[in-house]
Amino acid sequence: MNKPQYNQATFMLSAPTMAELPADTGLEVAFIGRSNAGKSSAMNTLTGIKGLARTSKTPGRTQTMNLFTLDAARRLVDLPGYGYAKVPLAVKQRWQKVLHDYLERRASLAGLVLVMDIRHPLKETDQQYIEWATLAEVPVHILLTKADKLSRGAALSTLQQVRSALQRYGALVTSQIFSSHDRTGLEEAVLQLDSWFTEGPAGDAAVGSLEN
Ligand SMILES: Nc1nc2c(ncn2[C@@H]2O[C@H](COP(=O)(O)OP(=O)(O)O)[C@@H](O)[C@H]2O)c(=O)[nH]1
Ligand SMILES: [Mg+2]
Repeated sequence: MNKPQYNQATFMLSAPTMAELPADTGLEVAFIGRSNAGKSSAMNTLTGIKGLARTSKTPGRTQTMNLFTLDAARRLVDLPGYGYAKVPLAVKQRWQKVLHDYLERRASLAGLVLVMDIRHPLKETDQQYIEWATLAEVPVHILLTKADKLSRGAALSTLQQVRSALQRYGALVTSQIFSSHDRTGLEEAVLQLDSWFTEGPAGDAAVGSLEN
């Protein structure tokens, strides 16, 4: 199957619940991360579309799953950010449940990009989502973003620490340094998305139909 054109991404819909997601066919790659980690910026950098996922100075505002189509069968999904103190507990708990269900049940989910600020990696909730994704056999690729805030040496040292902390997951969890500001790691991240979007979940019937 051909590689997707990320610069063709267009907003499709916002889904506040699983029931409002589009049909579970084709392939999706979803982005998750703590509020303010740099998730929207990373999606904008990867697509080359400046205002795609609105980068916000007001953390915790995105409380829907936002879907973007790349082509007829492939989508990017911006999941709501977590960890923002001012969000009411009931809202946080509802989202945890929705995201858990999404990771566990979404058949078209080919991979999860977990965005973490390289200065604050692997918080408890980040680890929770890694656990849930891998239990559902969804591969996770970590972007340690804002790498421009650290020296190259410090960034690579954090990468090594993150990798050794996640060693038990084997090849299901990969990680890299990234920066939306200076585009460090952009090529590596695109290669990972290309691989998920062209290989997809093993045995996914929808992938075969794309090859015609
Ligand atoms: N220095 C630096 N700042 C970044 C980077 N990515 C995002 N930011 C800043 O971090 C803040 C939060 O970014 P945003 O993408 O809205 O985070 P989100 O809440 O995870 O979607 C904004 O002020 C961005 O300009 C990066 O790679 N480097
Ligand atoms: Mg955002």
